Order: sequence, then structure tokens, then C-alpha cells
Amino acid sequence: MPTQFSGGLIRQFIQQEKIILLDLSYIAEKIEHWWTDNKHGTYTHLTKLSLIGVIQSNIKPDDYYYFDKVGMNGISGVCVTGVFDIDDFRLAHIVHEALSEFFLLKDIDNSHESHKSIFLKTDAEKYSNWSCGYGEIMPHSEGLYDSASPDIVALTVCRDLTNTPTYCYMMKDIFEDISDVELEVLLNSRAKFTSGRNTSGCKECIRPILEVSEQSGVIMNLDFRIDINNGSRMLPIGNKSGEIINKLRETFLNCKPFHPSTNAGTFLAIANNKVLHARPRINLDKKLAELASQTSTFTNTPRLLYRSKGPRYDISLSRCYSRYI
Ligand SMILES: O=C(O)CCC(=O)C(=O)O
Ligand SMILES: [Fe+2]
Repeated sequence: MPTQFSGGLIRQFIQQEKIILLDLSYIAEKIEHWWTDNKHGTYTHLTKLSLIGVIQSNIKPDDYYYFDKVGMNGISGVCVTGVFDIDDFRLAHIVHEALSEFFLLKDIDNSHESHKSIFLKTDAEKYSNWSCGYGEIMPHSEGLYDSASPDIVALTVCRDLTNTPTYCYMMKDIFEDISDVELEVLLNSRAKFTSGRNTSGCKECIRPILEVSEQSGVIMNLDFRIDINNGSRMLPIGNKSGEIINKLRETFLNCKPFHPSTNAGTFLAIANNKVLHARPRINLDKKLAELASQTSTFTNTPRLLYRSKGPRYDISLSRCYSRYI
């Protein structure tokens, strides 16, 4: 079916997409005081609500403005730095959960997958394209094999002694080397997405490669990871789109990704279908990585990130009840 969106128009839209950087170090002290005063040890819902209160009463409105807008109006992501300084995996976890609330992120706890924490797990040295592995992870969006793929992905750095950043690729850079006509081909093409090692069983979903809608603007469905069991996580349907996808693979070699700070207290929230994320090989000697993966605990693992992914929640009544209001 011919589309009413030209390649040129798509390019104009994606040119405006940006990641907002916010230095929140002014609240670190407040959060850390709260933590020392309220050492609950374990995570409870009430602890999270209490921390939300601390953040809310100390955050500058100009910073808060961006928190609930990821994926809207050209804001593809928000990267917040300096929220805490101390190395405490429980504090990092609770800050991650509290900030995710501000970002309207409803984490989906899939029983077929465990995704909350990223660190070197057993056999890490044998794997690439696996969050808890040692090797490189190619650019991707999360969960495209699921019919309800996440709107938002959030990552919090608890500790990173290896200084290995998460890479973020913006649409304007990903599509820079292809023509407007090729963009239109992608708009009219579909691909099959398959789950990987982290998911038990094999799930599949077919979706368009590029989409434009009034609500979300331009979104892409791309996954360049190769899974050790299931192979290519994305199989374009049709030769034309296959060739363009191969071309995009080359683009990543030259394209400079945005990468958030690897310091503790960095929180990154991205629109899952507007930014591809990736990671180079963990910046650690392979033997040390192997050793770390065999002895990992949350206290001693050299790199520990928390992750949430899921839909953006909407508490407004008007979505379902507009005609009664
Ligand atoms: O480790 C990271 O920085 C990101 C990992 C990731 O993208 C993933 O787990 O899918
Ligand atoms: Fe990922």
C-alpha cells in the first residue's frame, strides 16, 4: 500500500529527535541523607513512595518537565546524571524504581525472562549479544518479538568499574547514509523478529520496519543482534529491504553513538522505538571477566546496571471515559 509520507518528510521529523541531558547532582545529598536515615535494608513499596517524595520536593521544575515526555515531541530520551554517589546496590535499585515512576514507566515482569539486573553472569565470557554476557551487544530495541513491545527502556548505573558505556543510536544517524527512496521502502516493508537467549522458548512477531503515526511520530523496529541459538533476531521480508538493512549494519561502524556517563547514579530513559541501544565488549580482561562471572554477587560484580522496560502508563480518565466527562 503506498504511503502518504515521503522519505524527505520522515527525515525532517527524525532530525528533531534529541536526548536531553540533566545534571541532578544537586539532589544526591538529599537522597543519600534520606537513605542513611531510612535504612530499610530491603525494598518495600513504602520505601519507594518515601523516596519519590524526597525527589519531588527537591527537583527543579525545569528538570522535572522532561520526566514524563520520553517518546513525545522530539524527546527520544532523557539522561540524568549524579543522582547518587555511593556504591550501594539497594539504594541504586530503589532510586531506579522511584525514577522509573516519574518517567511513567511500568516495568513488565515477564515470567519468561529475567531482565531487572545486568551484570556478568555464569558463562558470561562465552556470549555476545546477551546483556549478562561479556561480548559486544549489537544495536537493538527491546522486545520486538512480543506483540506489545516496550515503549520505554530505563537503565541505572549502580557501579561500573569497567567503564563500559551503553551506546545510543539516534534515527537521524542510523538513516543518514540511505536515500529517501530507501526510507520509503523501509516504510512499506516488514520483518520477522525472534526472541533470544534470555527468553525461555522461542517467540516471534512480524512488524513493519518503519512506522509513522500521529501519536508517536516516526518509529523504527530494528534489531541487529545475532542470537547464539536462534540466529538473526531480525529477518527482513523481501530482498529490497534486506539489502537496505545490510547497508545499515555498515552505518554503525562509522556512526558516533551518544553514550551516557558510566558513573554511579546515571539514569537513562529512552523511547524504545526511537533510539537503538547497544554495548561494546565489557572493558575488562577476559580472564578477569570469567572469574567475575563465576563469583558474582551484587556487592562485588564490577559492573551492575538496573533495567526496566515496559509501556508508558496513563492515568488520565479521558483515554477511556472521554464521553462521560
Ligand atoms: O549493558 C548495557 O549497557 C545494555 C544491555 C542491553 O542492551 C541489553 O541488555 O539488552
Ligand atoms: Fe537491550
